[in-house]
Amino acid sequence: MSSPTPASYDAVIVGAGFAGIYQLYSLRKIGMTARVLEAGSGIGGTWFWNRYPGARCDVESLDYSYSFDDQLQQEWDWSERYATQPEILRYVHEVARRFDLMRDIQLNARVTEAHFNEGTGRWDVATAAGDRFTATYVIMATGCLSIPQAPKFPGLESFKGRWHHSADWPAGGVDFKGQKVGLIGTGSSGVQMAPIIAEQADHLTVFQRTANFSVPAQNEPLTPEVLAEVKRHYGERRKLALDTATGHFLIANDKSAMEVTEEERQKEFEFRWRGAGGGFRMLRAFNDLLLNKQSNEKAADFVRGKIRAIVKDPVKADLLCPKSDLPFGTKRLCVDSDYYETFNRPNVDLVDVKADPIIEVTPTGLRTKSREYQLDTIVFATGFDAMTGALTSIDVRGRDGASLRDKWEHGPRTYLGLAVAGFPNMFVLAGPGSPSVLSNMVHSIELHVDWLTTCLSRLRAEGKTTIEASQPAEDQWVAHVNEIADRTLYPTANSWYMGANVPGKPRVFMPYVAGVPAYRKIVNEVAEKGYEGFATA
Ligand code: N01
Repeated sequence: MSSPTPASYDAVIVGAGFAGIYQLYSLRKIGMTARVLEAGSGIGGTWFWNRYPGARCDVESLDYSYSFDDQLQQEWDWSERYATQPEILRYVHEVARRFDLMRDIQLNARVTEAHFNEGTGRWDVATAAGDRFTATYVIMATGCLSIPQAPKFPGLESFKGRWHHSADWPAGGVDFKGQKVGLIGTGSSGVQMAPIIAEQADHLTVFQRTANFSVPAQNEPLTPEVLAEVKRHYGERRKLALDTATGHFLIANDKSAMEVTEEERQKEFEFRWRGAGGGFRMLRAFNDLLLNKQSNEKAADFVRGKIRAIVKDPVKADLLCPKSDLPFGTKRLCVDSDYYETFNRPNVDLVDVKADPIIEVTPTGLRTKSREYQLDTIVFATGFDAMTGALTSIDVRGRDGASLRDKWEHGPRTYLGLAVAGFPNMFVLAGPGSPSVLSNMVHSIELHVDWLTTCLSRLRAEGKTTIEASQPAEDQWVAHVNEIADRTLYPTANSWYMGANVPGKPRVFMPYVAGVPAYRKIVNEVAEKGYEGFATA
């Protein structure tokens, strides 16, 4: 139903994922009114939509959780080292219940427009349903992986079976029993799904375009003893996490991979693969894996060796080994449970669609250049228009009606990853230009929300209502983000970090790679200097 007059708030928050929820909680604490507008029919953001089989977080549950309320972290018990999607969603619901947040969250409210009104100095926000809002501040908590890449294969409409995208999965699940299933995409989503689908389906064909590196999660239940021990020292664990580059509790080795003997190197990699808990720990095995090509190649060789040892069919193993043009970890590392082992099953095939590209979907399956595959269900795990997609899909207009889409035509431009020159009182949480997806998102969200809440509170105390990033400050920040990224191996990969997975998207490294402590120091100094680089009024 359309509201005749726009509802008025101090802030409109777009998105009810981890960021939007904590922002709402924080604004309430300082006595501001806020409305959260959420496109989905439930809260949880990425954890609401990505409910494909096997979906779980690749950051450990004890770290991928809010730290702002000690009672919450003491009372919530995670059941596994890496939480599943349903468990994370239960947690988000518990947070909303505990802090009575739902009354300020509007579901099924997809924001289509956010326009800065020069006359009123406020933001006018509209949803697809025609509801209108006005607010002093608009806070984009829109997430980095919220716009799925729609499958664009000719003939899809003719397909007589079922098809699903990993990020828009049917709420009731999908039964693969007795089915011939085709899975397109071998990023984190595909890698998590393949083992589960293979167990259920008659047959699974994995269509792989680029082999990526995957490391074992070494997932396991969290025992009451482990939970009690962590909870006894939770504050310390959080503090330690704050001081790591990625904002989560990973033991980092401060040696170069090239300064140790071959034996020590293998021992360290082996420890990370198996003993130390698996997952992203592998990226911290040495301090230069993402800086030095030689060091990186050592890690890449180690993982390729593991793939060859696990996968019995040498042709499949060879195909699954990432090639030398993809440095280890420069595309997001996949964290799996039995991914490579899945290819030893007699009901699983692997097709190289780089060598034999997919031409079309047919009524009964899928045709590559050389042959046809009969399929009952096609699963697209083809990824997202990451980091910028959610923002550019909204008609955002700042001063003089300037559009954010136009401004970001050649890549995202922000000051500190938080604000955009020409778009006063608009903020972006944990998006491009900040550590974001290279860090524990929940930690980076808390950092941004706390910074922003303090900022808005201070402005109000000074009787001010406007804050806007200056153009020179934004230009300097964009140059700095690029300069730091160029010191690493990241920009060499065709990753979604670079926008390279979306045809026509500008090739720009989007997150800020210097690490969470360096970033936190910068944003805190900016605040201490009276919001240097911003104009306030
Ligand atoms: O998406 P992706 P994702 N024909 O972009 C392939 C987070 N996440 O949903 O590499 C054939 O990584 C594409 O091939 P290529 C995490 O940050 C986290 O898997 O472009 N193939 C690639 O293999 C992750 O990085 C978790 O050549 C096509 C795949 O599809 C991010 O989300 C779990 C194709 C896309 O991989 C995105 O992961 C899940 C085409 N036309 C996701 N188009 C955890 O926390 C694309 N591909 C564990």
